[in-house]
Amino acid sequence: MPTKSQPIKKVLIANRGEIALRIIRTCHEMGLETVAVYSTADRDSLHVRFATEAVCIGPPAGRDSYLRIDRIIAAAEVTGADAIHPGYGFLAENADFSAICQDHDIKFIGPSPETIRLMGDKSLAKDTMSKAGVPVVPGSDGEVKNAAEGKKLADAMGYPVMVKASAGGGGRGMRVVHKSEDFESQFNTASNEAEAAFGNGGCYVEKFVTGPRHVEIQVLGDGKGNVLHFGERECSIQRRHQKLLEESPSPIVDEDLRRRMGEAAIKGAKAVNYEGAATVEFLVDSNGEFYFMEMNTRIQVEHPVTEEVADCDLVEYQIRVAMGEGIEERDIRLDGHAIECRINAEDPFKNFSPSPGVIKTFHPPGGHGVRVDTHVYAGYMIPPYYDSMIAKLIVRARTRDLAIQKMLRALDEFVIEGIKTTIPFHQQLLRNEDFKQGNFDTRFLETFKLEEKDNAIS
Ligand code: MV4
Repeated sequence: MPTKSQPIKKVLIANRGEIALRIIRTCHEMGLETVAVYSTADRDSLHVRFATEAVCIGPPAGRDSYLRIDRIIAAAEVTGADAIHPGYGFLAENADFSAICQDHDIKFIGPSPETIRLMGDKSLAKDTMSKAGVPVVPGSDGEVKNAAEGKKLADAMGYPVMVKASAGGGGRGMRVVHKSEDFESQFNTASNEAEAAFGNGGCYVEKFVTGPRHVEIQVLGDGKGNVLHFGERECSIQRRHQKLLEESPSPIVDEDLRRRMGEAAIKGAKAVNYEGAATVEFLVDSNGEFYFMEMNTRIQVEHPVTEEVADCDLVEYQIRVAMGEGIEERDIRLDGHAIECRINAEDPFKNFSPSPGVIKTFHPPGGHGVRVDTHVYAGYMIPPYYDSMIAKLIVRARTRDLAIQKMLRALDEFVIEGIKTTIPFHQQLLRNEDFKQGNFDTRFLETFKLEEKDNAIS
């Protein structure tokens, strides 16, 4: 029997910053009312100003406000919100939050608690994907019981190997082991750290892939067995597991690889009868082989590059499937090239150290094919409590070369005074010959040398 469709009239956004505003915009276009929640540090934020209603949920620290499930549920109940969009970060991948929303008859815009929990356990997620026929990195069959069992397997596989915490992810709780003698101590360190950080010391072992690219597939499921994919995003330009620039398509993905990765991602999402938007993260090795890494059960920071090449609104899709609307399986048409630069309040010349403070001048770029997703404005005070991203600059053009040119033009127009930003980093990156050739992997920024000048004019 088909599930009854659930009307949604008012959406509470359990988040802040640019993503809260991004979600509010789509809700209003769909004729839905919105409720913003905010900490006392975010009183003057645009998400508070632009939502239909706003509720203060506590003091600045995330754990006292944006992570307080009880206060967010109370805010939804007093305002009569019938759905909650979690954005990214904070409670977006918290299975208990999804379950508590359900218990209060509030639609969580995202997957079921069971799916969030399953994909949150990186070992179970890998196992689930492998059984569904998605390629995974060769390694242990699930978690290993102890260091001795792991070492036996690693010795048989050959080094280097990677020890990964089941509760880790996003680069947390992993260790490379180069030789047999180091295995036991590295395994124990990884396991102890995971026990302390997540209360779960379970670890699995796999072959280490040297110099991989990070390529991820955007998918959308309707929870009725239908799944679409929207092509890939190239996310190898990262520093300490923080992405700085993303693009779509990836310069190394051709039509054949895109079809195979897209089909694999769809198979994986169907195996868990996925509802909502998800990202299936793959490593691609130097031979063009791809392996499942993680499935992120949220809308991601970099979703706009997909929206630009697929000409769609992924947040609208999230809300539609949450309302019970089915999707028709089809090939999504992808066209042109999109790049996103993350503009952070950080000093790229001082090891990307945070640079909070008051924005004195703010002049965002414009023109054809230029999009700026931001919650800040001139006079805005960047609070020190949250992450340092203050804007996303997204451009779209017919080809990668033209997109790079357009991004350089847009970065040149972007004036932000009063704080340091990552703009000069992006200007130098986009002029780098290897970057321009598409010749880079996840190690690129380890050796990328920033020139000690503020504005490189080519
Ligand atoms: C790996 C790997 C090499 N071999 N697994 C880091 C984040 C998490 N999603 C997976 N990660 C990696 N897993 C094997 N078997 C290298 C990384 C990795 C990485 C992956 C994607 C983007 C940036 C990265 C930086 C360092 C290591």
